[in-house]
Amino acid sequence: MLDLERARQSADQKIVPVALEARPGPIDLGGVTVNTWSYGDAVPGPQIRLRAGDLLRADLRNSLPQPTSIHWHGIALRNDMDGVPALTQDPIAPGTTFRYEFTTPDPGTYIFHPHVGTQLDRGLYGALIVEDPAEPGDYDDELVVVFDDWVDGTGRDPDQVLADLKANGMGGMGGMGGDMQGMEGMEGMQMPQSEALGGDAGDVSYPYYVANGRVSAAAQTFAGKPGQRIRLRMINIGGDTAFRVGVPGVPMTVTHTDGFPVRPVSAPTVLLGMGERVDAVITLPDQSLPLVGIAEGKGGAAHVTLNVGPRSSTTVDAAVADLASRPTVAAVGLVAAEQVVLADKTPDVVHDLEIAGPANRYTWTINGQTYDASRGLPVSEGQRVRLRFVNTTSMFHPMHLHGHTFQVRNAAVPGPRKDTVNVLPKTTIEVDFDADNPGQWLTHCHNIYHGEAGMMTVVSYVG
Ligand SMILES: [Cu+2]
Repeated sequence: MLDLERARQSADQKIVPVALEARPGPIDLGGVTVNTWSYGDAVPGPQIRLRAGDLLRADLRNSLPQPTSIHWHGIALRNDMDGVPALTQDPIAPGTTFRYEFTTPDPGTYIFHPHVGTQLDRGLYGALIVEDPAEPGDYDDELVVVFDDWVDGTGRDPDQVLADLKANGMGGMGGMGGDMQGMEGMEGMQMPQSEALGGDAGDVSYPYYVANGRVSAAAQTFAGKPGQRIRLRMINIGGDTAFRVGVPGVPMTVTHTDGFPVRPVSAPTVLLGMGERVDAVITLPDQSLPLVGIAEGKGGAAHVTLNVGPRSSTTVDAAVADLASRPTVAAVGLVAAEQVVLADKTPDVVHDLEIAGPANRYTWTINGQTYDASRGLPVSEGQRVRLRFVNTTSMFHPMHLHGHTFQVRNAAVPGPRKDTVNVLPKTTIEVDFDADNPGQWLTHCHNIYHGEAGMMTVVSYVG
């Protein structure tokens, strides 16, 4: 493991120091003040930016009332810096500081968040941008947008949401917040539905949705000029919500998913499961318009206003209605750019992951088991590994693998390189990767409530 880290380093490697503090406190989401947990005094936390090959040195001070950790989502890093307590490190105790230090090998759009309990569904997250030293840079400016569903500090917190889901057994209305008075306890309420998600759109109803930590009523403004080309780096850090993103009347040229390049494709909207990222280039229109993230199937949205001067007569509501009626592109259907296509190889090992639930007081399982780190999926260094995600349920599951970027299998064309793949109900998705990063690597559903309810296992290097 350390040999591998040394091999990633270079003599003139740049060290990028970052100081983070996880702490409780009030955050203003734009007229809505919540008591939550965040990195520093803002949500999202500080944006970390470095170049591929640099060394990130992040000191995390834990000022929370419980242990925490940071997972560097999507990065092929040394295993002992992956931030999974009990599996890759000891939990970081309250009042202590832990130093994360690792080389970031691959350029792309990433995110960091805790890997303890439901902490992810509070305000503990930040964008991690790894720049490409060879970036062609065919754009004028960049906009990073993190979409999130928000419940913490609105009269309930994510631990209570999970407890309610378990108490109610099957999910559905279990996560209804205090803002939904009169609806709680109603019989026969439908789960939110989405055609694009192939069924249930989620287990939790959130009172708010935010883009870069702002509700729509107080949306962030991005200033630009008509005709400028803007690279959007869009991230879904939601706990239980897929976001459909787009700008009405402005096609997006999708260029990357989960950090890795794809054959560019034009799309009116793109669907992002939790943990997924998409980069796209847009040409700014001659009127100000919102870049919208619709909480797919849930009847809410968040946005960033693209301000180019002249006002548009398009309201946010009209933009949401327009985008909801457009086709949407799922990242799983994209085609890998030639330079990141894995070499053709027959897998040395194939592991099925049969996803089932919810059963028995909101239990979600992989191969009939809830999370047990000692019963993982064995692989050996040097193998080509195939994972088959078999979704037997009526809900989508964004399945994430730590420490690797797999390639989605697609019969006709090389599928995209990704670390999080949205597996729709009653479908199977196969992914391949080279086992070139030894360690114990979690693979799990990025629905935080599914993960915490058991839907996690370990890709375990042995021998
Ligand atoms: Cu799931």
